Amino acid sequence: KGEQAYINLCKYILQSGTKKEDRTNTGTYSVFGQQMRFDLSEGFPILTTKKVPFKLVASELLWFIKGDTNIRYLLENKNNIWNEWAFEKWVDSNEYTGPDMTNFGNRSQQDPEFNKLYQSQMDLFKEKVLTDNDFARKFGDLGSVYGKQWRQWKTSQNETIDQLKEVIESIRTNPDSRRHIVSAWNPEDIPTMALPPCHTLFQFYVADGKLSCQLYQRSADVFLGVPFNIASYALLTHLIAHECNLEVGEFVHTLGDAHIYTNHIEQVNMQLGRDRRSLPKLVINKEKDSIFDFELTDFELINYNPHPSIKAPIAV
Ligand code: UFP
Repeated sequence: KGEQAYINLCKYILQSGTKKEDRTNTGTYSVFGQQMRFDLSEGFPILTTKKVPFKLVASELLWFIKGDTNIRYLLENKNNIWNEWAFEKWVDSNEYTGPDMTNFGNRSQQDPEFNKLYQSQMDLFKEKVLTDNDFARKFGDLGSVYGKQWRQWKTSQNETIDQLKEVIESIRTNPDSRRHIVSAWNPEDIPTMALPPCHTLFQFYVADGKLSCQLYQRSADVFLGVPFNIASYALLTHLIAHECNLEVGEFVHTLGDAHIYTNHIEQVNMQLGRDRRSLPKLVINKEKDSIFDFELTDFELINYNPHPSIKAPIAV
C-alpha cells in the first residue's frame, strides 16, 4: 500500500517486465494489469523518495476542472508540461516560417546545436500564446483533451455533457450509485488526437461517509508519469470530497501497460535506494466549497520534505 506499492511495482517491472518496443522507439520493460492503493486518510500520497512538482500537478488539474484546453492558462502559471503538443501543431502549420522543426522531440535531446534553435523557437511561441489573443486561440488550443471530455463531451445530437458536474451531483444525491464515472476516452476523437488519453476513465465510490476514487490508466510511464498522476487524482478526490462534505477514502490506481523506459533504469535504481519519509498533509481553503471556484492559492501541501528530484529524459 501507499508509496511502498509504488516501490514494489518498480522492482517488479525491473525483475519481471518483458522487454518491449514502443511507439517512441525508446524501448521499455513492461507488465500488464497492476494496481496500487493509497489510503488518503494517512496523508497526501505524493512520493517522498523523489520530489514531485505539486504546483504543476495542481495547475494542470485546475486547468482540466475549468474545462480549459488552451495552454495559455498553463503558461500563465509557469506550467510547461503541455507545450510540445501545441508547438507541434504550430510548426506543422503553413503559417510557421521559422527553421525546420521536424521531429523536434528526438532531435532536441540528441543534438545540442538544434536544441538551442528549438528552445529559441519555443520561447517565441510561448510569448505569442501569452500575448496575442488570436494566435493563442488558433495555436494554443489542444482540442479534444481532458478538459474538453470532462466538461464538454460532444454528443451526436450536438449537445454537450458536463461529466464532472454530473458526477458530483450524483455523488451528492445518490451516493450509493455504482455509476459515478467520468470517461476521457472518446473513440470518435482518438484518430485526431496527438496523445490519446492516458488516464482513460475514473469512478467514485462512497461508503461510510468516505469518498474513494479508482482510475484506469491505459498506459503508464512509471518513473515520470505515474508519480504525477497519483498526486493529481489524489488531489481531485480531496477536492470533490470537500465539495460533497465527505471524508477521503482511498485512491485506487489501476494500470494497463505499466512500463519503465530503458533510459530511466539508472534513475529508478537511485530512487529505490532511498528511504520513504512521512507524508505531507493537504490543506484546503474552507471558505470555498465548489471545485469550480478553486484557484491555486486555495490549497497547500504542508510538511512535504521529499528527497531531491531526479531528472530523466521524457519519451515523445
Ligand atoms: N504518460 C503517463 N501519464 C500521463 C501521460 C502520459 O504515464 O499522464 F500523459 C506516458 C505513458 C506512455 C506515454 O509512456 O506517456 C504515452 O504513450 P502512448 O500513447 O504510446 O501510450
